[in-house]
Amino acid sequence: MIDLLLEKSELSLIVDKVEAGERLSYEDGLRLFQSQDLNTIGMLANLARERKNGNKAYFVTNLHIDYTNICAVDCLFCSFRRDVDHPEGYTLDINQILEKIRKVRDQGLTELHMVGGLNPDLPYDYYLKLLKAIKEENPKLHIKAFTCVEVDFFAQLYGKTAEQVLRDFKEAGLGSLPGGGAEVFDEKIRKKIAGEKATGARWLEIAKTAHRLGIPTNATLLYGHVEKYDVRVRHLLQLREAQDETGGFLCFIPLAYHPENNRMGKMGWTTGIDDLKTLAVSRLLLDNFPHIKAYWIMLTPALSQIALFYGADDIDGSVIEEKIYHDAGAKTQDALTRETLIRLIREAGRDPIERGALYQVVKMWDL
Ligand code: V47
Repeated sequence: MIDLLLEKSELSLIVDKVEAGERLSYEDGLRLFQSQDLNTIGMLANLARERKNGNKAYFVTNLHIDYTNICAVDCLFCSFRRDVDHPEGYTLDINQILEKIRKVRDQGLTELHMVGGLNPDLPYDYYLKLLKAIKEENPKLHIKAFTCVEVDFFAQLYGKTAEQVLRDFKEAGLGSLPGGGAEVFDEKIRKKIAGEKATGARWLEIAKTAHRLGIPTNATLLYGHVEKYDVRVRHLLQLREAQDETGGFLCFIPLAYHPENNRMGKMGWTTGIDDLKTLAVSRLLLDNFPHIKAYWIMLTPALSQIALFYGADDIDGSVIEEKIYHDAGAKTQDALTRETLIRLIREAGRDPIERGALYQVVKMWDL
């Protein structure tokens, strides 16, 4: 009966390709996004997901720190950034950052996710001293920090190549790069919404440079604003092509636009259907990405649990302190305990794996 339905589905050719493990094309990606048949799309994404990750669903005990909200560029979608002289502008000093880590490190913290605005007033030494100080106090803590856009900004500001910045940072203790700043690679839209920051081509170039230096990175797509499906598909295929070259991407995270307190608010919130479809199509197109993350802060814990059947195999982690999405209207909590993360995964019927930053197993819970 189900076979019969699938044969009649407008997606039947794509169903055949996915079952045969064939790579999907631009047209396939577009057709998937245009289809209203979320169940079939989800079933296909789930097949691809289970082929790669079985019944495993990952989470990490992590801490997010946004070291500064002062930013030289003014992206239309950003609710977090402040001008240099704004009364709400802040920059954390090294001791404040160390103190935030000290407060939670005994909870089994394995990953620090640290990003910030493009602050023109900080010296290069701030970053090197910061990385070294964190590593000195927390030698086992993995530092996942600075987006490709930040690396580009540092290179320009301090008169270095991006490769030199990455080499210096790696030596000082950097472990990997988070996926932010990718926004949309489409140059026209990027220019409109993300101003003068690094182009899509530059973002990709820096990610590939990091990979060649042995620094893995994540990747993202900011969706649910002015971009159309073709822009999403091209973005995903550019990432797939880069991954074919280097193999250095660990995880892809589709980022749902949040509309409060920024200048694109009239675009409104994304819907649950679009969130699930975007995760599922990402899983199907990014056949060379090991992991797809449903970031619970952004999707809500409930939807990220469902997303574990729409292509996602990771729900991020404890987080503890989140500003970027909460400034933009997210109503989720700031933190989830390990117990809650495990319960979300287990009640979805998946096997909860506490992972390290590089997806190494920290603990398999009750298997
Ligand atoms: O680069 C900013 C996005 C990103 C809004 O690598 C917004 O594991 C939606 O990249 N609505 C930062 N999105 C977050 C990020 C991330 C998050 C979780 C895990 C990982 C990872 C990376 O957030 C920014 C930008 O693309 N963003 N404002 C907004 N209003």
